[in-house]
Amino acid sequence: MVEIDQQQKFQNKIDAEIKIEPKDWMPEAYRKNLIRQISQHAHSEVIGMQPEGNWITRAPSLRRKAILLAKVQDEGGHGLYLYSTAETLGITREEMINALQDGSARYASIFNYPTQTWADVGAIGWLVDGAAIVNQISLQRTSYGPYSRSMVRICKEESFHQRQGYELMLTLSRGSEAQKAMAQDSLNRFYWPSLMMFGPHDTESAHSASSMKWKVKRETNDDLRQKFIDQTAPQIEFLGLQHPDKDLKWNDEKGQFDSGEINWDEFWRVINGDGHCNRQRVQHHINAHKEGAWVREAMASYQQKKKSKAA
Ligand code: BYC
Repeated sequence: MVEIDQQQKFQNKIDAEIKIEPKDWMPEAYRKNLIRQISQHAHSEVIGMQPEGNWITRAPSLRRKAILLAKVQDEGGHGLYLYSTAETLGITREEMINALQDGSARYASIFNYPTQTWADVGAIGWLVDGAAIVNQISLQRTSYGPYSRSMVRICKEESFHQRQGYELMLTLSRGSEAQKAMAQDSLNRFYWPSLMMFGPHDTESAHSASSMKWKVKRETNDDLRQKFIDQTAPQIEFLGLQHPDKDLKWNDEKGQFDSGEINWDEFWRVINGDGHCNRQRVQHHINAHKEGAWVREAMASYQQKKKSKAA
């Protein structure tokens, strides 16, 4: 009976748009769902440093290198805010890292695609950060206070990332024939995986019903994906590039684009560990984590020393 009362009070708060804070009562399923989503979001930010990091030493100018370095560092920072956010729900950093490394936690499928050319740095900034912003703007209104606040800061930085990516693509598409071809090839390879970032269709989405009820998610996977499709089509046109979706067509009645179908077999294969780079990405994380062990040990012993001095 007490539990039912608490459930009702909790839902009333959600319905009244009052944020849930770490020390508030919350249903166990809400807590677990948040830990799942936020920790996977954090892993995506950190694993997402690898594909672009691959190009830092090969950036074509000092300006491009400075921008790329700053962007990749920002992504690491986003991971840290998000790990801290998840920790407020009672999971440790170590548990989250173990789940990433043993494959029981996911991260965004897009980061299992390789970065083959310099144009991929532009396509990732423009499309991947662009898709992330569409999703994260909506998550600024999520019901869990710490997650909502971390999204506000992250969105500001993602917006710079998106612009630098589009500016890079614009430079290439206004350049030589070879540069334009490189931009087109990159768009062709990253467009569909970017649409997959929004997750399966609403009808196939295991978590959407409860996440929408609890206002963890404020818009559905398909609605957010549609926003991204609609905003990207004119951007592709402005670049003077060919749209990768040959079935894309403006629908006057709906006031939005109709589009071709995503390759869902590919989506499920990649999120279940069999994409081009899954093994490489996780192994790289394991190696970097091992190499950083001495830093964690030094920090832990410094904190221990501070504590015993204070006692
Ligand atoms: N990739 O029930 P559903 C960035 C999984 S990084 C992999 O709809 P949900 C950046 C899903 O986890 C920003 N897995 O799930 C960084 C679930 O499996 P589990 C990344 C996916 O959670 C560096 C199952 O499929 N953004 O910007 O309600 C450089 C069923 O799905 C994917 C975020 O993480 C996927 N694409 O909705 C550049 C946003 N899609 O957990 C840029 C935060 C689905 O039951 N996350 N799955 O094993 C979300 O908004 C939601 O978690 C999603 C999925 C919309 C992604």
